[in-house]
Parts: sequence; structure tokens; C-alpha cells
Amino acid sequence: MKNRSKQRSKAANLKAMDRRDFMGTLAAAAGSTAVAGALSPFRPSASAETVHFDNPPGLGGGGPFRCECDIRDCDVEGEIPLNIDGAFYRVGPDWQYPPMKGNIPFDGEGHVSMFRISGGHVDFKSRYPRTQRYRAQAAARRRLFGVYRNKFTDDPSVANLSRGTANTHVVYHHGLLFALKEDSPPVAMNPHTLDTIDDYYTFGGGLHSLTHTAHPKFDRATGEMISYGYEAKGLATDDVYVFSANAKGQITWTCWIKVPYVGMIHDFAVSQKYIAFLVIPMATNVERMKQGQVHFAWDSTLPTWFGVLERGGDGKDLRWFKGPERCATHVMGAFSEGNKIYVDMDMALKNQFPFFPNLHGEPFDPKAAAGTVHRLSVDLSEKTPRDYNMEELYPQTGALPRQDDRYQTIPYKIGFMPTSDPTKPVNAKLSNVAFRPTNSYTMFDHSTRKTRQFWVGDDSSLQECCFVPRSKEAPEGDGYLVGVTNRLLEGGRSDLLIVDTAHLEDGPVARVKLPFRTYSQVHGWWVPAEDLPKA
Ligand code: V55
Ligand code: FE
Repeated sequence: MKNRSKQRSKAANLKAMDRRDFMGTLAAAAGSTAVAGALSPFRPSASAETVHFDNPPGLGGGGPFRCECDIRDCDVEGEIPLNIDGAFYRVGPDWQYPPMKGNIPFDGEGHVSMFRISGGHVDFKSRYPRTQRYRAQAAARRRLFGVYRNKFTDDPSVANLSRGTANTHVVYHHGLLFALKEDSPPVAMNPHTLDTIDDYYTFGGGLHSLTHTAHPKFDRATGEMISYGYEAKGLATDDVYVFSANAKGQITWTCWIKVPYVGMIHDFAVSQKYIAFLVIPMATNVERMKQGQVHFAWDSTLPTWFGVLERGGDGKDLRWFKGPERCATHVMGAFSEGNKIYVDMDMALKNQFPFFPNLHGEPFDPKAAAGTVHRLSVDLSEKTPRDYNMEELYPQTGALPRQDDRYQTIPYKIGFMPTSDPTKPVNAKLSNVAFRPTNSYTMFDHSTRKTRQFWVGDDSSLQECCFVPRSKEAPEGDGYLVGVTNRLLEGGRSDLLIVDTAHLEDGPVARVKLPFRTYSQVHGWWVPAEDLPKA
């Protein structure tokens, strides 16, 4: 061995080494009993079986990605403005193991990625949060959890573990990156390394809810994070835990409230004075869960309920206002004026999720699932309103609305949303694409009700966008939109686009080209470099 290696060039030695490692890894990954004992220190457990993904359900197509990776200095086309310094985080479901039959895209393991942008350079990193679920399954080398938010379908060995996938949103507070799923407490990660710090974060023991939303809100003036958990005392409980954590992460205010019926409360609204919840007919259904089905079914016989309570109170002032069957998941922005609260959400007539079944057997209706931006409001000085008000603000259809996040909780006028413009062409080579791609980012100005539009072109589909202020004190909405797009003529290969909000119509100022198609994002978050802890 020694003699032979002397005769080899350095490069040849390296090659041989690579090959040996590669073979060992392959054998281990395959979990084949025939070779694993001989070549690899990793012995598959007795229950291991071959891992094979047979076209599992996913968001946006492309199949599971599963690759944790680091790229120093991504390929950039165009010029990244030098005033952009910070990190764009994103998360989405990315199956760790082949899912159980009947499972849905929303149950894949969360995979977090970071585009660290500074000095015109971009470094990319991605890691799976080490949830309790991820680690148990990695150790067993197989799936141990059943279908979406249904503990009745789990392997008995995981009965005492958190089911959280951390796949829905990433936000940053008191030095920690939180990967969030609404059925479990936050998973805390190191914002530089994406290493998992705590797989069940309770704010130092202060969190008395078994769940935590994916959509906390941030009050820039106080540094507070205002948040909640629904089904907070366990499966199908009608309890909601509402709380605020100060800039140091200490929980300083909490209250408990009850909902009229138990349904999905995916997002909420916080103004300076009030907190509001919308309960939608995506109802928790334990009976169906016991039959092996997912957590929710759409019950078209149910109304929506809009609940409002005062921030900082004991929750006893909570009032519920009724509305018709509607589906609404995300808040663009919210504010109060005197005793009035205004909440802007994308809203559709019926179930917007084809993979959550309709309880009464109605077929999924894509037309009734198209959402537009609505303004919900109530005047709390009126003694007897029974219904909340709603107004459709714009005709553009889309989902995943955002705002300039510096304006969370305060009066705002600028919103953003990925939209599908039916008047724009689809590339002729994409005649096989069954859906109309999300082809635009629309910017909404509520002060004029005027809109502006970035059209991505005829060959791409956009994921959620996130706003980056041009500078710390830049006017509302003045800056950049960042978001990942899939290049459909290149197998869906992913670019991060940077679009200047002052020149939306002119196309991206820079395009960060990833050498692969990454998993689809649910939500993303921007953190300015000055807010990050020292590395
Ligand atoms: C949403 C996403 C979820 C979920 C519940 O967009 C609601 C809404 C990715 O998981 O579990
Ligand atoms: Fe969401």
C-alpha cells in the first residue's frame, strides 16, 4: 500500500479516496444487509427496508430534494446592490422518508435554507432542523410518523415525541432562528450555522401551550414578538394561548381564550391595540383522524368567526363576529384606528387546499379557491354588531401576501403578493404544464388602491417573496423583493431573484443561480446583518 501510493500522483490518491468514501456512503445509504457489514460502520437496524420514493406528494413538483448543502459564492447574474446586507431564510417541506399513503405535502420534514447576501456576494446553505421527529426517523432509517397531524397513524415508539416538522415558517427573534409548525413549539436554530439549538423551545419554560403558530408578529417599537398557539391544550381542544415575549425572549403577557369551533387558525392579526383571529371551516375532525385521515376536513356548513380581544388584557373582553363560509389563511397587514380594527387577508369562497378533503363530498373547485385581497373590519365601539365587515380590495388572484415587515402592528399602505396574471403568455414549450404558473409579484398601495407588477416572464413560476428595505430608515415599501423562482424550461432549476420595488416593471436587478431545483418554500424571512448575533 505504502509503496504503491508513492508511485501515484497526489491527484490519483485523492480520486481513490473519494471513490472509497463514496462507495461506503452508498452502501450505508442503501441499507442493504449484503454489503453494509463489510463496507460500512453503519449497520442498518433489523427493521430497515430499502428507501424508495414513489412520486410522493409535493409542493410545486420536482420531488424531494433532501440534500443539505453549502455553496460559497453563488453564481450571480446582474449586480447585487451593495446596500443589501443580511440573510434571506426560507423553509418548506422536503420528505425525509417516503410518506405514508394518504399523506399530504404539508407533512414533509422542514428544510431551512439561507441566502447570506453581503458585499455583492451570496453564500447558500441548507439544513434540516433536527426535530425530534427527524432524529427518531434518521436513527430508525425509516418513517415513524403517519399522516398530517394525526398521532393515531404513528409508530407506537414515537408516542412521546413532538410531531412537529418545523416546515412552515422561519422567523428571527432574540438571536434565534425559529423554524415553525403550528402543531408544536418552535425549533430554535443558530442563524449562522443553521445548527439546531433546541427542538422544543419554550422561552425558558414560559410557554404554556403545546402548540405555537407559524405566524408570530413583531412590534418594531417595543421589540416584542406577539404570538399564540391553537389546540393549545392538546388534540382538538378549543383553547388558544395568546402571549407576548419581550426583546430578550421572556414571556411578559399571556391569556387563554376559547374558539367557537375547532378549526385551522393558521395566521392572526396584531395591531397596536387589538389581536384578531379568523376561524375558518377547515375543521379539526377527530373521528376521521381515528380512521387514518389527516387532521382537517372542510365543512362547508360552518360559518367563519372573527374574534377580537385587546392586547395586554386578560382575554375576557374577547368578542366573536360572524361571517359566511370563506377560506383565508394569511394576513398581509393589520392596524387599528380608534376602536376599529382592519385586517387584510387573501380570501377565497371555498377550500383552497386540494389535499384537504371536503367533508360533504363536494369536488375541489379551483375557481372558488382563487383568493384575492380582502379587508376585514369591525368597530368595537358599536355595542351590537353580529357580523364582521369585508371588502374585496383588488381583483388580482394569488396567495402568500406580505408587507414591509417593519410595519407589522401599525398603519401600513404597501403590500405584496405573488399573483397569476391570466393575460400574460405561457411559453409554447410548456404546453405540458397543467397549471398557470404564478407569474408575477404584485405591489399594492392601499392609499391609492393602485397596483404595480413584476412579471417574471413566460417560462418561470414564482414562490413567496419577502421585502428587504433599501436601508434601515427607508420609506415603507422602498427596497427590494427577494424570492425563489423555478425556471420551467430548465427542469425547474431555481434562481433567487432580487427585484427593486422602485423599478418593479424592469425585471430583476440580480439573479442568483442555484445549480439545482430546490424544494418549494412555504414562507421566508429577511434579517438585516446588523440584527444578527456576532458570528
Ligand atoms: C398552511 C401550511 C401548513 C400547515 C397549515 O399555508 C397551513 C398554510 C406547511 O404547513 O400545516
Ligand atoms: Fe403560512
